[in-house]
Amino acid sequence: NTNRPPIVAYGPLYPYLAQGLERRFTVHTVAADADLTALPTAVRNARALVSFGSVGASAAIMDALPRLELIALFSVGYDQVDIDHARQKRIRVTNTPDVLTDDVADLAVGLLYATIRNIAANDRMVRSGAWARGEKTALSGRVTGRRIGILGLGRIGHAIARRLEPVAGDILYHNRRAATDTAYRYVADPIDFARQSDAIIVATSGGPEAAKLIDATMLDALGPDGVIVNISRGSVIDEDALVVALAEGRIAGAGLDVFAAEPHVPQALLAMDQVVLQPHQGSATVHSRAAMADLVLANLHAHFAGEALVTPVV
Ligand code: 8YV
Repeated sequence: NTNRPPIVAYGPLYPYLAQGLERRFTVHTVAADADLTALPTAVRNARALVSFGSVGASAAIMDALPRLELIALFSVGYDQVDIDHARQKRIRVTNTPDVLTDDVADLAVGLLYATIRNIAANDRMVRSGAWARGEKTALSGRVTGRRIGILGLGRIGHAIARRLEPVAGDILYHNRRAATDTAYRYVADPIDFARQSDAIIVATSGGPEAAKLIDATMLDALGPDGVIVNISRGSVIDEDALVVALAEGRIAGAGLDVFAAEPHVPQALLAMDQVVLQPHQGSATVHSRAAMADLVLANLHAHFAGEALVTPVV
């Protein structure tokens, strides 16, 4: 049916998005771990694929869907999409930038405060009855006046910097190249950048260029009073090195919304009070998730109407 083009929903999708897709398309749901060599013909005829951050789209799924024209992502990050392969096959790719920026930036700032001020550990202390029994709270570090290093000053990095400007002692950033659209202080060398930061907030896009950018050397440059916050991708930090640095007190703490192999979280982190752990919820507000879904639908609509894509990556 040409009025309801066949599409694939890859993995379970956010319900509001799934409903929006059902209204306009013939939706075939394919599990993220499905055997791609055995897809039924109806599925193989799909003209669009809707996927999200942690699943993305491999070369294999693109090859398994010979009529694929568009990959519409329910995420700003496209590190799990084989972009070169999509380009070669002339498959367009869209993502959901901007609409989630404020909520992800808010979570980054929340994690910074929670980590430095021991909010999660103190919450556990109150709940356990320790406070009522007269136990004293350990004194924490402070946020005000600290030097905030943004690793990856893009849209989300900027939003974080703007939020922290009233309280930070300094705001610096590291990108591969200096940004042209900002007055924030650029530090070209990553080790210098870490040395000059009291807190590093990771806001870079993931992917191979950024893989394990934060390694043991960077963590030691950040130092024993330093904290790290990550709302981007777990792959940007060498997670084993992070666990060791935290365990040995070579950095002070970490606030993590993302991990190398989600939903797996390294066992050692679960027992550390200097670590605040979140289940990759940066964009998970009612507001952002609805706006992301609407943007996925708008990109699909534009594609099938022969109009310019709203937020193209490829
Ligand atoms: C997730 C994200 O993709 O936008 C991104 O890049 O990481 C998140 O928004 C979202 O949880 C959907 O899976």
